[in-house]
Amino acid sequence: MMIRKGLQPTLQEKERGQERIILHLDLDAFFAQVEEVANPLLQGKPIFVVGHSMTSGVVLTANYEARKYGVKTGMSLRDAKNLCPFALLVPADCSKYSDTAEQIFAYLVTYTPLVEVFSIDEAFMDLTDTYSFWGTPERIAQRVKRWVLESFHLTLSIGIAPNKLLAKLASDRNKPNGLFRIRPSEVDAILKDLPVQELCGIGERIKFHLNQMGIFTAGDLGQFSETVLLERFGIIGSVLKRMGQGIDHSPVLPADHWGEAKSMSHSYTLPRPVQNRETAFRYLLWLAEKVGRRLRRRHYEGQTLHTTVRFSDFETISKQKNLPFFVNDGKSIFEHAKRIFTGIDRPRKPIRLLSVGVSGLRPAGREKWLFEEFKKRGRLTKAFDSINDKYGEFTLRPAFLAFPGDEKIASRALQLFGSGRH
Ligand code: TTP
Ligand code: MG
Repeated sequence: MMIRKGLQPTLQEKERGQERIILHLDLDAFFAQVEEVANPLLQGKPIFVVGHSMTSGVVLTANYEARKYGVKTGMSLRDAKNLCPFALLVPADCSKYSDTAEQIFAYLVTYTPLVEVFSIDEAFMDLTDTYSFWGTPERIAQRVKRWVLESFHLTLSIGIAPNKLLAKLASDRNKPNGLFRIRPSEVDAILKDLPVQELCGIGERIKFHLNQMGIFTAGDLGQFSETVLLERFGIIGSVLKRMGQGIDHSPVLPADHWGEAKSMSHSYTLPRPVQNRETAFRYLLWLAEKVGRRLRRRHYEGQTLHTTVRFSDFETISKQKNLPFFVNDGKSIFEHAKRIFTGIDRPRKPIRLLSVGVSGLRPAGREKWLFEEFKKRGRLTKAFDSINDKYGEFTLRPAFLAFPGDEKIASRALQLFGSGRH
């Protein structure tokens, strides 16, 4: 399809899969743009979207007005304020952002069923088999941009390329409101001097090790000895080398292809009806931990929480709640299950059965949330898992599961745990 006239594609070009037409879409300064649209008083002014404390923590994103002063995503609020003292601060409102993104992503299936939501404001589309219906991939990109602007007053940047790795690179080229296409014949020139960390998937740690080996650009990486990379990085050595060459065979995976699992849940019939709500919370946490662990083991995270309570008279109430983010750690699952539970509880009635479940699943680990709380939780959960994997499930558990006999310790732990301060 894109073979240059009279030239056979090289092996590398073949491997790059130049037949595919992949789009990567990324909303510009997403949280900040949504806030600007919601509040016209913010328009044209530098703004930072921040966590709820409003006085500390990091800038989740800054609009392009504020970026002119050197403010970057992830910068501490203190540093950002030093650079741009007159910026306006807006607290993040995740459900507003995910609602908007959801509607935008839903529209994309107009052009192909192969749409993969990659993060809160990014998606891939595989247009290989469908673009000719609209003319060219650029035409589709322009239509999407126009629709998003007319429907939400938001701009986005789109990259078009033969694979996901390169499409992501391309969408970053002309931000904001950009459209950039990388053709197979241009790949080598683009990668030659590209700082290696600009390839999606190469984070600070890998960059550090690569730099130590004298690899600074994607071009360096693509030409580096695979044997040495394999020695240094294990099996990902080959993946790294291919990334340096712009090769990526990964398919665009729509949500229905993410696996059979649609939900995971655990329920428990209590040995005898329980009146004490703190004891009930302990069971709820135990169930939440079990669900979280199952999700993590299968590398899922989910966005919808379900809780069911059956009382001693067999009245059974279930409720679900959609979250603005994905979870797979016991603490978050517990917090939301507890909230749902409190909403449906009949405090006078003893409880017979409890159930906690998570649905709306997707493969884990795609979000890059900076909320410190999430980061800490992620680390803690990982540490729990590695010890549990080694020594058996629930060797390590939150304090109030560990002391089931001691109501005082249990209720103190529950207070701390429930308030997110442990
Ligand atoms: P990004 O697409 O990385 O950033 P952005 O949309 O703000 O800016 P750009 O124009 O460069 O695309 O992330 C999307 C949103 O996700 C962003 O608005 C805020 C949030 N976010 C975090 O909460 N933590 C993070 O570490 C990052 C990178 C983003
Ligand atoms: Mg973005």
